[in-house]
Amino acid sequence: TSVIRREDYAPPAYLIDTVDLCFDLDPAKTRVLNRMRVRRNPDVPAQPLRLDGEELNLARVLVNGAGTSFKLEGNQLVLESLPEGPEPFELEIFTTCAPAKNTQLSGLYVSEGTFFTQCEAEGFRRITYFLDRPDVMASYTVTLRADRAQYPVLLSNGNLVEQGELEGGRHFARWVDPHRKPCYLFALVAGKLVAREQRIVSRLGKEHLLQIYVRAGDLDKTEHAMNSLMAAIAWDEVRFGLSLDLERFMIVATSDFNMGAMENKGLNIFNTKYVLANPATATDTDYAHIESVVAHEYFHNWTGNRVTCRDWFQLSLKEGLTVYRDQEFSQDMAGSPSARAVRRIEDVRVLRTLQFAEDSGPMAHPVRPDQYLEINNFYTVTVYEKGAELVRMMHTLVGTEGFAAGMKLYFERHDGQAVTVDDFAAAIADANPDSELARRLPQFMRWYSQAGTPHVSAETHFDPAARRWTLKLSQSCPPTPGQPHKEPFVIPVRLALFDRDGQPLPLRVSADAGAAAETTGEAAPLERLLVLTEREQTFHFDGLDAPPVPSLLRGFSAPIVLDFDYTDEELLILLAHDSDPFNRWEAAQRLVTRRALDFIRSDAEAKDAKVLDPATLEALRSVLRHPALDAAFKELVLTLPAETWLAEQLDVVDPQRVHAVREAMREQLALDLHHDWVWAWEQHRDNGAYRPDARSAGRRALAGMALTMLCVAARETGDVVWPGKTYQRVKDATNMTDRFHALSALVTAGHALAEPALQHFYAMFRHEPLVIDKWFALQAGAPDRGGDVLPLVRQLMQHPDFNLRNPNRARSLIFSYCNANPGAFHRADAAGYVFWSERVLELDAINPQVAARLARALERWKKLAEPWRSAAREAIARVAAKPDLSNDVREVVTRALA
Ligand code: HT7
Ligand code: ZN
Repeated sequence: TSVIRREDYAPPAYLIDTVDLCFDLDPAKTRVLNRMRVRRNPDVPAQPLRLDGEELNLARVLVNGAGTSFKLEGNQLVLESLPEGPEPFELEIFTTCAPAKNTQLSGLYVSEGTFFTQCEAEGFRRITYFLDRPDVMASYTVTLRADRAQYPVLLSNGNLVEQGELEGGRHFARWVDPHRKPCYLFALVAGKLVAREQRIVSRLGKEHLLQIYVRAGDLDKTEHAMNSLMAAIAWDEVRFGLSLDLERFMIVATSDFNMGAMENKGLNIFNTKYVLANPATATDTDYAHIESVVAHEYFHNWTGNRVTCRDWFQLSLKEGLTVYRDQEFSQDMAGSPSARAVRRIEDVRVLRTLQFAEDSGPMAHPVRPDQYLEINNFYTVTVYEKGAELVRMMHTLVGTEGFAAGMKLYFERHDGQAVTVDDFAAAIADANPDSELARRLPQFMRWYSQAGTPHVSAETHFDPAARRWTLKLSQSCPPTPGQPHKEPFVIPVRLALFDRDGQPLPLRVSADAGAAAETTGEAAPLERLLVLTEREQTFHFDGLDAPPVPSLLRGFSAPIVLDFDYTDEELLILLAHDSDPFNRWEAAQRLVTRRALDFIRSDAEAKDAKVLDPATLEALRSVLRHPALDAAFKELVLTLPAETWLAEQLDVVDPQRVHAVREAMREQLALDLHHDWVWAWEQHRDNGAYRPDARSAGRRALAGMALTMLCVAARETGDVVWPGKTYQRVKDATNMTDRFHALSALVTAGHALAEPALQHFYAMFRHEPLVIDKWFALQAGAPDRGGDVLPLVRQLMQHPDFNLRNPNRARSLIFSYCNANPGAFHRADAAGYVFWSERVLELDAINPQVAARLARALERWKKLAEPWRSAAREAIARVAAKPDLSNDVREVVTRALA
């Protein structure tokens, strides 16, 4: 197969109006009868019909009930002698497939004895021959037949219209979906499942049945998912006036799933990880993820399903917009302004550690990519998270009401259509003709077409005589594969100014500044939105007595790197006083990152080093002890920047040095703030009965951090009391969050009690697969001591509970080691890389999508210092040399080596 290019898009030559699918479900050999009403697309010149199919056995093709000639060309079924003229014809295709052998988890497969489907992006062609592209939308009727005892529940999209008994202990169910849809939204489920049910009445007064299907023992873990679903439904009605358009909305959980969840029309299929939770088995983080993923899939019903993508290059049309919507929802659910800010910081942290790295590596691609070999490789943080930031910037440029008006226009124009990101942006701009977005739309669209993270550098000048402060902003964007030069972006920069006491200053823009002229008489605002559109632009602010401290890019108003040479003193002022919690957190990150990078670049010994200076430590201490700040915010401020983030700031990376310096900082925080950690633990340890709300989750997070710090300190001081208390907590905690924090504290500190604690934990939860995933992940992600993690990971691969075929389990052990534990993975003897290449190849034979994700673990190899660089290149070359690689893995390793 070869490269697919966006510029080659052509509308389909045929349209499919209706699809009538009939399944005889059998794990070894499922028979699929597909009857379609097809017609020629009048707008496209006559040509043969080419249907996609993969790993299917073709038994029969009939046109209008009669046999017809056909060819099989590669993975396509080609029909040349079809009826001419515009009238529809009946096309009947009979195939079989083998769900039990489907280890790729794309198409129809069996998980723990239950049938599931996954059709996005191109899985429907593994079920039947079809025009497998999102701009072909049809009405579906689906009949499922299966053994009643083994598969009592038979589900598909839409409404159940008929069900009954068949001979030989079999039964059937017929489902009709009232909405036209692309085939990637098709789904079926058949197996032994039970459901939590909830009836609701929408704001429009319509009744709906909500169901969450799980295996029998898991029903007690569905309450939070149901609450999240109800909250999401209510939120979309209030915020965007969007209601549920189905009588029945179903969620089904499976433990074998390549991603998080899938928004099939009316029948969402979820990874169990994003459905199942009770206080004993799930952490606060799990609860938060469930809330956001349930909402995300539900929101797709409008942004993705009612209005879908014209082609897969437009993926961010639905994903960027839906991530933006789920982020907004999660912020609203968090409640208080500071809890909202915590969510924002968490989202930005993901963007900056993962997406910025992607954007400067070999897989860098625009939010709307121009080409791909395998579309599954483009379900990326760029398409999702950066895509969400682009929608957020549109919101910023048109305001909240303007954005709601734009969304309304988008649905008025495009409901029921398959469209492009240009259509979306045009709707937002057209609803706000006087906005900066409308004025600059073609330039704004560069965000979708140019890859790479823009850098904005800021320079300031103060003129005491004129009492004028000048801010010069300049933008640039580094080259990315295939894009050596970039044109300037539209960059919204939120700004406030503070005096040296941390008091906010009014922002008086002078008339010649290119910004909107000041209306006299009104009080000058304390925050402004500057819009940078040129390569270089200057803004003036008047009426200032001294050089102010600028708070730039507040709330992270654009997905850029801001280069500004803050003095330490300025950062300390912002950390203590900025009214924008995001920039307050950012000030701490800048201070700590600066110290870490200075130390990494020096040749000082890292062991027992004092990397952080007294002023920074003091500032962190005052945040920790602050009487008014939220615990969750404190935990974020005191979390050290990730090793991958530090590595991204360096031109050449010695991963062991980065790791050692970060460990030294942690030790320093643990020892120098020891009394404060004791205080933090005592103040936050008890939270009463478990509730997953943001406030109590924040308290648990800070208590957990304190425990880790106390165990790390104990390692240095020989103290036995805190590790002992922590071990006790592993045993007697009343919820998983507290228990796991305690276990993780012992493992992170490398304390001798970690081993018995891990055993105790395993014994308690050996029948809970999602908890056992945590158990594997914790061990694979533990700090390396003398190279002990890799042998442990190899040993754990032999554990009876390990199974490479299960993506959650593979992620928990293999990905946690290769992707999330740089200190242990980047071994000087290259053994980590050898392990990686073995696993990529092994996984590729089972599940190419998952293998390709693992393959990306080494894509930043060119930044590594020797000997890692050469060793990594060799390991990648070894993978690339293997004949018969999947397209998925081949695309990743070829790009990495280019
Ligand atoms: N839209 C869903 C994408 C998805 C997926 C893509 C490729 C292979 C497997 C997959 N499972 C789900 C997820 C979402 O963004 O909502
Ligand atoms: Zn999505």
